[in-house]
Amino acid sequence: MADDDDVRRPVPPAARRGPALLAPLSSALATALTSPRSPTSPAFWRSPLRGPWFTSLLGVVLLVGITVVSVTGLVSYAAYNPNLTPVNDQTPDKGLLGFYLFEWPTEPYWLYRLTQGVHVTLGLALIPVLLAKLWSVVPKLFALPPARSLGHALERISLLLLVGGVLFEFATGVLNVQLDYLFPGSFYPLHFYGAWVFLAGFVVHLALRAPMAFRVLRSGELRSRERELVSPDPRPSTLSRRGALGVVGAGSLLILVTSAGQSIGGSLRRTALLAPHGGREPQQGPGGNFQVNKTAASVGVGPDETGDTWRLTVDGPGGRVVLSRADLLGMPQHTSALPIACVEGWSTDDQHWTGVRLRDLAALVGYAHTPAPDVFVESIQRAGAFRAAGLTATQVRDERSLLALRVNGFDLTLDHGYPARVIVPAAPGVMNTKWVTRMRFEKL
Ligand SMILES: Nc1nc2c(c(=O)[nH]1)N[C@H]1C(S)=C(S)[C@@H](COP(=O)(O)O)O[C@H]1N2
Ligand SMILES: [Mo]
Repeated sequence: MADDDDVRRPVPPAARRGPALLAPLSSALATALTSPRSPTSPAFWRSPLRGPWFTSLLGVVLLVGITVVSVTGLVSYAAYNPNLTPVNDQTPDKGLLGFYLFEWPTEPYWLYRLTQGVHVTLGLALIPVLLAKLWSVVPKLFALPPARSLGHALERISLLLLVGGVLFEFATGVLNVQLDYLFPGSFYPLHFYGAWVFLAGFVVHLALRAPMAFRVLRSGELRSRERELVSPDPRPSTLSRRGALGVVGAGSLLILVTSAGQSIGGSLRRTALLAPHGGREPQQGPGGNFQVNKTAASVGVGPDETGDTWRLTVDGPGGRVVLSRADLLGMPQHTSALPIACVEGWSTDDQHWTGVRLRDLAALVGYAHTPAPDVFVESIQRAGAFRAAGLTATQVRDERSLLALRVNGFDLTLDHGYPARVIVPAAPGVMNTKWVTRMRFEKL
């Protein structure tokens, strides 16, 4: 291995620069901190795998991977129509952090299925790489003195944001994906603010470290400070650095193939063993054999409110219209092939939804001759996080956006939103309100 010459240095680096800081401390404490039994001593860390090459390679993989996860994540936030405050997003003062928000398009119709599939699947697959990277630099966490200079102190503070931020984002992301909204409602602001804390640390870290990482990978050349990751007293190696990278890569690959199927769909869906909504499609009979997010029973929606007495109330500047399901079926019916793509990363293949265009409903309440505005959609559901959602005018005006009554040629099942549910192209699943009871067309 290229570092072999370096690792036989007799004097641990901390011992060399220790006295400046340790002088005022009692000599007993000084001895304790530099003893090889203390993690503050470089000699405590004995894995022969640690070194700048190993760390740099993992770092470059994360540079590319986390950049993609971050961009798709910020885009995912924009997809929630957060500018329709406070309907969709109660995040107070997104202010400056919302600088990049844009109106989410309805084209291509699989847009959110792609961006969120990449965000979740790649995020999960990077976990082994992230853990290996953190493991590779853990001796630095304990290194003394805590700050060698002002610059070094600032770098360590940025690492706090970076490491704290990345652990927080991965933890909240995984909990949300695996446990079905552990933080109902509050997940969005937590994950969003956490992302910006992390990104601040990420940018500083890249500015300080990326040039070195690329140099180490290109030429293997090390400057003195970069040797601090190399153990001064390594144990005999049982696994080469390449072998260790292979283990990390195999872990990532395993996560990838056991989760990607939940968003790629088709016959790959059965390989999504890791995904809670992945492999098993509910078999609800005709029209209902695709993923359900929340069942009707789980949110307290029953046959009483969804039976013959159900009515849809539509409000707009032209007045109020109240419609039964038969009235809606009497209006012009249209069919759109659209998927449901959930924030959790799973998505369905295209389903064939049939119902009334949202813009035709707007026309009933004052928008027959002027273009439709935004709409506020409310569900029968009283409990849980998703009782209402705001859609933008762009979404309302798209001819594929429906208040669906049927799917794949059959009446909606109760779990998929019977008597009527919204379906909009390219939007996150949560915009597709089920068991709709009221729609208000107005500028939100
Ligand atoms: N009323 C209501 N509508 C809802 C939800 C809900 O919990 N309640 N879940 C939303 C979410 S998060 C998704 S992903 C889709 C899932 O639709 P499906 O259960 O028909 O697959 O419905 C959306 N509409
Ligand atoms: Mo969802």
